[in-house]
Amino acid sequence: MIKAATIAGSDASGGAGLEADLKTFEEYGVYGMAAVTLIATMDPHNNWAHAVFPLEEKVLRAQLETIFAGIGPDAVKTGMLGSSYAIELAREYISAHKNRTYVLDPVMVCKGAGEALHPELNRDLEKKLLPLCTVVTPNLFEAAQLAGTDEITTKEQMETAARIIADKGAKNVFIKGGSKLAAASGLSCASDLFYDGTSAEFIESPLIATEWTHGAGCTVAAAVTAGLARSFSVREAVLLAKKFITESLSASFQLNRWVGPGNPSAWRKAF
Ligand code: PXL
Repeated sequence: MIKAATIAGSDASGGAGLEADLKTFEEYGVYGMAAVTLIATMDPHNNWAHAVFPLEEKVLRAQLETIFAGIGPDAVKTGMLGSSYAIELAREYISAHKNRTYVLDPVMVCKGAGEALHPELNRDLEKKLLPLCTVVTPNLFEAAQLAGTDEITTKEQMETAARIIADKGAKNVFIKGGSKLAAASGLSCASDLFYDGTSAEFIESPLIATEWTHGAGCTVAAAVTAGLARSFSVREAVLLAKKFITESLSASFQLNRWVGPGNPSAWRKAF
C-alpha cells in the first residue's frame, strides 16, 4: 500500500487542514496518516471567528514517532504548523527520513489573503523547511511573503517570486494563483505557475464561479503529495492536482452562511 502523511492542523469544519488532506489521499488510493499540530475551531455564535488550539510539543513528537519510526510514509506534506516547535519537529523528522518526498504547503493565512497568522514564524519556516522540500505550494500571499516581494497581482510578478523562492532552496515551486490572480489582473482563467528550477510554465484551467473555495489550497497540495507518493514526476503530480482541484471546485457547496468547501470526491465522475 502506498502511504502518505500530513503534519497539519485539524479544521473542525472539515473542509481544510488535515481533513482535506486525508479525503484527498483517499481519492488517490493512498493510505493517509496524520500528525495533528493544532485544532482550528470556528464560532457560529461569533460570526465564525477562528480560534487555534496548539497541541503540546510532546503530543506532536509522539505522533511523528508513530508515523516515521513506526510506519514510514512514501511522501509527507506539512500544512498549518502554528508554532516554532512544530516547525522544528517537522524539520527533524523529515530531514532524517530516508525517502524524503516532501510537499511544503506554507500555510500563513486561512482565506488566501490578508494578514499572516504568525508572521514571526514565516522566517523560521523559510530557513528550516524550504530547503528540504521537493515542492513548495504557496498561494499569492504566501509567495510574496516567502520571496520578500510586494503583493503579487500579475503573472510576471508570480514568475519573479517563483525564481526567488527557488533560489532560497525549494527544488520546485508551484504558486497557486487561482481565482485571486484572475481577479487581480482581469484574467478569465485560473492560472497557476510551475517552476522546476529551470523553466516556468503557467498551468491554466477555466475559472469556476464559486465563492465556496474553503480548503482549496490544502486540497491542491495534498493532491500533489499523493501524486508524488504514487511515483509521478513533480510536473505530472502538479498537472493532475490542477485537474483534481478543478473538479473539486466545480462541485463545491455551501455548508452554512460563512463557509463552503470543494468536494474532493467529484473527480470520480469526471475521470
Ligand atoms: O486553508 C488553510 C487552513 C489550513 N489548515 C487549517 C485550517 C485552514 C483554514 O481554515 O483551519 C487547520
